[in-house]
Amino acid sequence: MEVLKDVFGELNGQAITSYTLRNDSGMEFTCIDYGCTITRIMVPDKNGVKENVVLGYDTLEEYLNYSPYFGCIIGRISGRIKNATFTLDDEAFTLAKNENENHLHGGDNGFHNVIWSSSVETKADEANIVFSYTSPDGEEGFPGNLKLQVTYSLNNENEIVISYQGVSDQKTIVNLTNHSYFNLSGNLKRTILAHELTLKSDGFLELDPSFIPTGKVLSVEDTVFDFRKGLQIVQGVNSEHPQIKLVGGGYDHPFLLNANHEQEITLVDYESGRKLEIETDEPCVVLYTGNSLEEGFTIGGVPSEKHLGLCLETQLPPNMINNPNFPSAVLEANEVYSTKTKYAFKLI
Ligand code: FUC
Repeated sequence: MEVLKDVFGELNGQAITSYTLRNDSGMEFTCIDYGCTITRIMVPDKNGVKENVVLGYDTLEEYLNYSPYFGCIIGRISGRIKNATFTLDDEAFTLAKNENENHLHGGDNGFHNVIWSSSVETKADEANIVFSYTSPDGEEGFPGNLKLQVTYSLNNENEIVISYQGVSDQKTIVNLTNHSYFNLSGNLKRTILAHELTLKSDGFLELDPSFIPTGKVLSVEDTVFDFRKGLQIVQGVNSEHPQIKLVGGGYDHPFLLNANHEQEITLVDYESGRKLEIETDEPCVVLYTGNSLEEGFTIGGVPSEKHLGLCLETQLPPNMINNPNFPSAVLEANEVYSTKTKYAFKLI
């Protein structure tokens, strides 16, 4: 197990550090302290060829110039909050409005856009990068000083574990995720349209025209949202389902998971032979198929295009602070927020 530390760039006079974890079989995981951003994951295909399976840039300038949340940690709240407002104990809070009238992904200065403190831990068969950040009371409108720790861990089984921990000194809301865009073809050789996704999920959340859950759970039965036996992304993307058309030809939907830590999310690219299994504590995963990865920029030298990557954002259902029928993102003062998601890279 090896950890390499490097300078990735400089932001406001502060050095941005990159860490590369390399396990005994040569799998590599690279992240930076700006936004806890995962910039590269190198895993073997069926012929043993190691290639990058996430969308990321080679320079800090590119992240600062334009990044649709590539690889970063999202918070305090993932997804959208309608009208950028919510109420806690009869007190109304107004959040940053960074998508029309709504709040998205923690605001423009959310956790993706701050520099985290970092430290390295190396054990015999595991290496960890521990990132810390204290989000001050009132940041982007959220109450409470929230002390956070996000740990990225790589082991010798080609597994990455992301652990999230937080404590606030006041009642607040928290719903963190990682926003990596996966593409198992390797080095972005193909779009994700031929990827096959399997999800243990009987229901997904209907979206309104602003992509905010209406509160209605729709059954996946007999729809292109039924991933229970595996479905190629292309089949959904090309369908006439009104929810697919609403979000611009693709998926951008929260799925309610039937199971946890039971191989509930599996993504396969048959051509490369790569498989990703995701297991989580979270009750929901948002599937976003890169519908807005419009042309006009390059990612590691590859021209961007729609559906070049897909996100599997494990989290609590979005906007549920405004909908009491779903698991709540409320964190009491001094209560510990703690959740984990594991990404296991395998071959089919
Ligand atoms: C996802 C989506 C959004 C947005 C963003 C880049 O999480 O839910 O629609 O486009 O990422």
